[in-house]
Amino acid sequence: KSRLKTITHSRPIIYGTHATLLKPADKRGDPSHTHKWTVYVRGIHNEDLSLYIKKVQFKLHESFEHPVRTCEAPPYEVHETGWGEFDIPIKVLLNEAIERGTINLVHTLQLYPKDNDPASTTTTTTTAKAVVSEHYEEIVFNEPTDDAHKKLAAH
Ligand code: SLL
Repeated sequence: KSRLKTITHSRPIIYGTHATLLKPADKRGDPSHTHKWTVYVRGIHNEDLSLYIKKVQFKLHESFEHPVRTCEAPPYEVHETGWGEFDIPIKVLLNEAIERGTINLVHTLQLYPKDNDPASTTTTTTTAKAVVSEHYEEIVFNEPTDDAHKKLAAH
């Protein structure tokens, strides 16, 4: 297939985690669990990413049942409860109708607020309610096929 050599599309995404303390009423499960949390990949304005993302795979810590969680459609997110922080590898598989490929990301689940480290690329927002830790990333489509270019341009 011929490719449009001078054309690049980039699409911003946000990935990260959101955590809140478990309320006593929610502690039906494991009593060692202290937080409920969500790990996610989403558009910056919550736009639908399924045009160019086929699925997203989150690899949780081995202490979780079925640690590999796959989202085949939006929302690309996993909800869990637990007690500890750990690195979550996130595999974003692109939709081959646009571009073949996989983007590998890693996000550290953050449950506890920490001092802002200016060297860190992670943005952390703490309120009394939630600890949010997010990264910004751009998916870049270089030299798209004519068809992929049309789809991206229309989006
Ligand atoms: C730590 N290295 O020691 C980390 C591991 C693992 C957290 C944290 C398990 C929940 C469950 C859970 O929260 N694991 O048992 O379902 O801090």
